[in-house]
Formats: sequence, structure tokens, C-alpha cells
Amino acid sequence: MAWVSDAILAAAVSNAGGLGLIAGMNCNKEQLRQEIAVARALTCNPFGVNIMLMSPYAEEIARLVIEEKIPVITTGAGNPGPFMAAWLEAEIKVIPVIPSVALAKRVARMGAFAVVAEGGESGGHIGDLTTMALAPQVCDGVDIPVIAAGGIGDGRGLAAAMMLGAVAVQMGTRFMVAKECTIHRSYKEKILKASDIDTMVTGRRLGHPVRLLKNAFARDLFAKEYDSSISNEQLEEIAADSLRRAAREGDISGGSLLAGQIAGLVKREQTVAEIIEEVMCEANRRLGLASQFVIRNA
Ligand code: TUI
Repeated sequence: MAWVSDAILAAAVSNAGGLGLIAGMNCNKEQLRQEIAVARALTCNPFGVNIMLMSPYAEEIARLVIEEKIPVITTGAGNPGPFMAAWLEAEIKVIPVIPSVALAKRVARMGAFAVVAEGGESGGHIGDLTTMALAPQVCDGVDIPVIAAGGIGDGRGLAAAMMLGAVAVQMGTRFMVAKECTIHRSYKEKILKASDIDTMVTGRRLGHPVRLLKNAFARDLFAKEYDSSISNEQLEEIAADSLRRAAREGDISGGSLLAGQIAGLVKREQTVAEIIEEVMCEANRRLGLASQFVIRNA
């Protein structure tokens, strides 16, 4: 999560038993090196780095994770093919985020350790399929572990993902209101107040759809995508810097407030440890109760 998932949030997740990820998206090589150092000072547990493949810094960050001996990376918004050989040579576990079975199969053949099957309920850059449809098809399509993402914000989501065949989940939106998440207070408030229908998707015309909370910025960008007098370069220009404005400056009308459809379910600011504990307990309880649906002697 660019401008959101920094060393502090990633370390908190790793300290609480999850695998924290530092967003490489908004960092150049030196900035990311600094974030990694901060995370190492805050946790002794493993954490990873996400490499957003459309980032102008993707190549230098791809090299940095090797230099820094990062044990696990996730990739997003593209095909990690060009970097795979170097990462595998460095014994890095590579977990690409994929929006389709075809890409899952391709990265599995390249040596991916696991995949994140991310449905379009997610915030940020998304594919076409829902988690419900994508996850089981990816599970059937590959022999590596599948992690489900998109629309998962509590223990019910985790339990459901297990039933779809996933071995784990990736959560974003729920952690955006964590006490350790350093995004601007106003952005957190918008998530806490969001309802089920408060997100929309922009960027389809540019070929990279992005889910975000409805606000003046999102509505204006969406309208401009239907205006043929506005060029793609102008659209890119409008979107540039909008993530930082939202997350760091709290520009809630003029920034991109990326969030997933599950935002409507996120109603409390808690510590990362409380979130993980609550999600795990609830999933455990739900999975225990699931036997009531089993028809005996069937
Ligand atoms: O990457 C994300 N989420 C993001 S990246 C981001 S920053 C951004 N800025 C401007 C435009 C677009 C993004 C905000 N949120 N999630 C992982 C993800 N990856 N979701 C979907 C995909 C994906 C899509 C297509 C992965 C691979 C892919 O492959 C296409 C191909 O090359 O075959």
C-alpha cells in the first residue's frame, strides 16, 4: 500500500504474527533502504517488501531487495518475469499478486513460492474477477500455496478464504485504521465512516483500474475519463501525487483515498495485534461451527 505500508506498520504486523510488507511503490532505492533499516530496528521477525512493477523505481528496488537479503517479496501490477531469475538465484521467496489463473500459472512455472489471488474488491490497482470466483480457480490451476486477497476484513473473510482453498489471506484496508498505521487522521476517519457502497473504480481508460473511496477527486477523474478532449497524459498528470496527498497530507477531497469494498465493515481503530488476534479467533470459531452444516451419512 503505497504511502501507507511503511516500516512501522510492517514491523507491527510481523511482531503480531503476520508477515508485514513494506510498500516499495513510493520509494526510490535509498528511501527503501532506510525503511528496511527502521523495520529491522522494530522487529526481529521476518518481513517482506512489495514491488509495484509499474513504479519508475521497480528495477532499482528489484536489485535492492537482493542486496538487503529480504527473505520474501510480493509483486503487483504486472508480470514479475524479467526479475524472477535474479530473485530465485538470491533464494528470495517470490509471491506475485495475480488477477487471473493464466498469470498464476505463468508465475508458478517461473518458480513463484506462492501467489496472492487478489479480487477486484480490493483497494488500489485491481483486476476484473471477484475473490470468490478467482481464488478457487487459481487453487485448481496451480500447485503452489494460494493466499486470498480482496474483500477480506475479519475472521469471517479468513474462514471463507480457507473454504475457497486458500492457505492464508492478505489484508489491507482493515490495517489502514490500525493505531500503528501512520496515514493522516482524516483518511482514517473516511474509512471508518465508509459504507458498503462508498468505493468506485477509476483508471479503466488508462488500462489500470484503481478502486478508491468516492470523493470529489474520484468523481472528477471518472468524469474526465469520458471526456475525449482530455488526453491520457492529462489523466495521468491529474492522478500523479494523489496517493501521497491523501495519505500524508490528509487531502480527503483532492487526493486518492484508496480503499477496498470491505471499508464499510471497518468501524474501529485498534492495534495491529488486536486486529490479528480478533481475526484469528473469529475465523477459528467460525470454522469450528462449520460442522453444523455437514449432513451426516450424506
Ligand atoms: O498493485 C496493487 N495495488 C496497487 S498499486 C497502486 S499504485 C498505482 N498507481 C497508478 C496506477 C496504478 C497503480 C495502488 N494499488 N495490487 C496488486 C495487483 N496486481 N492487483 C492487480 C494486479 C495485477 C494486474 C495485472 C497483477 C498483474 C497483472 O498482470 C498484467 C500482465 O502483465 O499480464
